[in-house]
Amino acid sequence: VAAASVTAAAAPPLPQLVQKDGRHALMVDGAPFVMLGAQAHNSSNYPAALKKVWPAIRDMHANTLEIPVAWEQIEPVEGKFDFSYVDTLVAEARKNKVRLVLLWFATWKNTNPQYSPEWVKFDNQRFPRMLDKDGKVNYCMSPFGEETLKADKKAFVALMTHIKQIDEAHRTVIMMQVQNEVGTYGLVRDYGPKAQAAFAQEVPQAVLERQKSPVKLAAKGTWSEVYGDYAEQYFHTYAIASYIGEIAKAGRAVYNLPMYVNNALRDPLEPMAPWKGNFASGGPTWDVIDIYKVAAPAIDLAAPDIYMPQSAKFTGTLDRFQRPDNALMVPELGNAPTYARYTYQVLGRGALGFAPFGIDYADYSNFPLGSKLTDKAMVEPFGSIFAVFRPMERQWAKWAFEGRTYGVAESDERTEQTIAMKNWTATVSFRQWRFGEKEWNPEIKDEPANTEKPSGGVAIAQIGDNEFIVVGQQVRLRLGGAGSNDGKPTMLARVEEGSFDPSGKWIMERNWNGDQVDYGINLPAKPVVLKIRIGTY
Ligand code: N0T
Repeated sequence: VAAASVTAAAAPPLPQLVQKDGRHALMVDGAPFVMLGAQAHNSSNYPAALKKVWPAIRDMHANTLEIPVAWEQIEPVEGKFDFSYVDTLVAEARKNKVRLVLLWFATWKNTNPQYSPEWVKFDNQRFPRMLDKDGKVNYCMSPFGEETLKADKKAFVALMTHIKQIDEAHRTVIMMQVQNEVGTYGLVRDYGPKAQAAFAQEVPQAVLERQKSPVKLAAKGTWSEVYGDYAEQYFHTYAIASYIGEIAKAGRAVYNLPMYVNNALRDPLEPMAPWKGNFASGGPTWDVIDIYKVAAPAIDLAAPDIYMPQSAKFTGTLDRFQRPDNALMVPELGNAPTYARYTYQVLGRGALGFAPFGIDYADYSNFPLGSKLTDKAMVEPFGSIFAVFRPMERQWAKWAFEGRTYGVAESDERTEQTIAMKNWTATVSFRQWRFGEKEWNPEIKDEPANTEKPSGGVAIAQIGDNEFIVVGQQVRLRLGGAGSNDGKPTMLARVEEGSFDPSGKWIMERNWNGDQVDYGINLPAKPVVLKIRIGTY
């Protein structure tokens, strides 16, 4: 008994999400953690395939791997579970010193049941698919399939039970994604008999209270009576969210890891309108996050998978998903080089995590969604940034939770951006030469090397009243007084280039002065970390 309790006491605390003043942190081993993540390809979830995952994770300098666990692989025969892949994965993750976020691919993976076991996906009687208005069978599983829910839940609980058994003392697995990019393409909702009966019921009170809708025709009533043209999407969302919520709840009852859902986006900028086939109905799109909060309280957050490279859409998406009641995490984004600059923006905004998709060396390229490349060169634009964040990852996560961090990425228009901080502003501009202004010399026709495409970004942590940690590339940064420093003349005290050692101690390499600061603080293409002090006189 004594030995057992010693072991139990030594187990690190469970990972969990905490919240303060509208900000969020993912606590791992009892302290804020920022997931510098990478997601493997969809079919890399086999022991032999992992050999091509780990080298990419190392080159990426990631601290976390996101990787699927498929229902079809853990329960190929009903009731007979096989966790050999999970065991190998967890053991190898520990050897590689990375954490895991496991992606439960089951009833819905990109909306379809492709990752369900064969005994599920071909048995429409027991595991019904949705029906369209004409009674035609749709590809997508019905969220009203009671047997489907029961079977998926049973498998997920078995998985959580197993993870608890092998990992409770380690906490290598820090989070679970439940299903993947759910909803339904091409059909707004299920018209099967159970769905029809439910659609004629009144909207649950909790939805009425929480969901902000462009249309509210009545204070209460059936879905159509209250939500008019939005009723079918909201109804389907509620059905899917309830299904996922129940699975998550059952899993957490066994082993209480943080859990989230991910979303294939609806356009964040186009004017709000009822569903017309332009995104997966029923998924956790930004407009229905409230329905997920109500129907799936066991899900901590809804997260955007960002495959929109346009800076306005990227930023619009972050704005939509980062809320006091919804922590920002970007569990997927394209792995093409254009996305690398967003690392600064997302981490600067205090996200729990950031993970480009398709980071392994399987012979498969995600182009045109992502990178053409499949090797080290694909990883490098992200890996070089993670490399400078890694030594200060725990400090960064703490600063972010304290609300001290900011971040921007170069926009497609290349325009200057201003960051408002406490009593200081940072002005960030792009495509600047490092000494002086191009207007000085009419013979200058070209632009600085490697700025043909937007690639700049900077993340800033204000660690003291007049002190900043700056991480970035391809930007010119200027600090100016604001608030109580407004109008005062200012001067840089120190612009130290360096890095944090593993104990959190700042190691200075040199102090930028003279030409290196006279025309702003010009960060080169290769990411650097600066510790800046500034004063007024
Ligand atoms: C993602 C990934 C994987 C604006 C695509 C994105 C992953 C899933 N789906 O490689 O399948 O499992 O979550 C869908 C993007 C649709 C195109 C959006 C264009």
